[in-house]
Amino acid sequence: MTTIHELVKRYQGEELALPIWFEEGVLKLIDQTKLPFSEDIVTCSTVEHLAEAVRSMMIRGSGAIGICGAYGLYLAAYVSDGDPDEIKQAGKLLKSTRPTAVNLMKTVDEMVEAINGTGQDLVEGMEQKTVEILERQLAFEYELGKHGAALIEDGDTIMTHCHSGALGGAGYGGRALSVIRTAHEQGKNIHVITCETRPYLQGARITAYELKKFGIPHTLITDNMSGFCMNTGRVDKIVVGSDRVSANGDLANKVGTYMHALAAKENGIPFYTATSSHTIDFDTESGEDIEVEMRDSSEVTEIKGVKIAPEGTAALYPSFDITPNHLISGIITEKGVITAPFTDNLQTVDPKLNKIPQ
Ligand code: RUB
Repeated sequence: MTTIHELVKRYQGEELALPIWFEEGVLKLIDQTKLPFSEDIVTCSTVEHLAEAVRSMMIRGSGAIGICGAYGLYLAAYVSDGDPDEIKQAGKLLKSTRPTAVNLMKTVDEMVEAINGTGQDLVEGMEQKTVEILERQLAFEYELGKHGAALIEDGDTIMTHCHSGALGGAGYGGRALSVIRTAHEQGKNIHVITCETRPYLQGARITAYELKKFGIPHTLITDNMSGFCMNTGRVDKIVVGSDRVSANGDLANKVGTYMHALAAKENGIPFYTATSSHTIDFDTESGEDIEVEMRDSSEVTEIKGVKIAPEGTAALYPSFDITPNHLISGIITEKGVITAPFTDNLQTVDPKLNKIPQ
């Protein structure tokens, strides 16, 4: 049996960018709101601290907040000396932080289902489940990276949006950047266009930071330049992550994704989402049923506390948008690349079925 301590030590010795880890009774995470200018480490000694870190985007990205679901419930078990009610309560609190990313809901549910007994036995049970989830999520990244990299050709320029990378995932490359990192490690000569991603600037701050760290050539654009780049032949493929894929293949991802997908269709550019089978939500029929998180309007009217609009200006911030399945060329998962018809073919990646469509 691998302990969390052993797992974290092993991961820290590998070429990973860990978003969060357990150390000496507390959770430590990289404050992603401070990147790229400082790599501050925040300590969470309670689930309430962790929930606040998720809500305030110190840790973000659907893979990473999924991992928070596992780590958070382990922390609750550890702090409460194995009190099942405290663990369930922690699950409810974490689920309430960000509604769109289904991975968070699924890891919390998986941890809650694993509750067995009380006291030290329960703490150990929660530890084992957390180790299992962490190892699985990292394995997904290597696998989906290989499947996605097979779609990338030498010389390709790949556009991505927001940050779907290591710090938004389990540490290798998250989803979209696992595809890109694998293609780069295979020796393919690729270039990445990263969209800055207003208003939180995940693309400018975090994707550019990781691409630099991994030595992958890249160019930053503002979101409204993507159409220009596409119809002037500067983009070969688009790969983005996903916070939730509904049963029919509609995709919820960072707001702006839909407009890139529309322009990609118009320009005949393949548009992929990279994800794991756990982000496919078979309980959600279509994109219309996905709850889109609405964030505070001040996140649009201010940048880092500096006002950029007249006092009192109304602003809207839907954190995600829905890209309908007909705009998607393929859904890259750890089990293979799924293409249309998505309603049928997605069924074949149900984690319980473990099959790759032909
Ligand atoms: C992050 C975001 C990312 C997705 C998908 O949103 O929309 O593109 O999480 O990436 P936020 P991945 O910054 O609001 O959490 O599938 O790698 O998680």
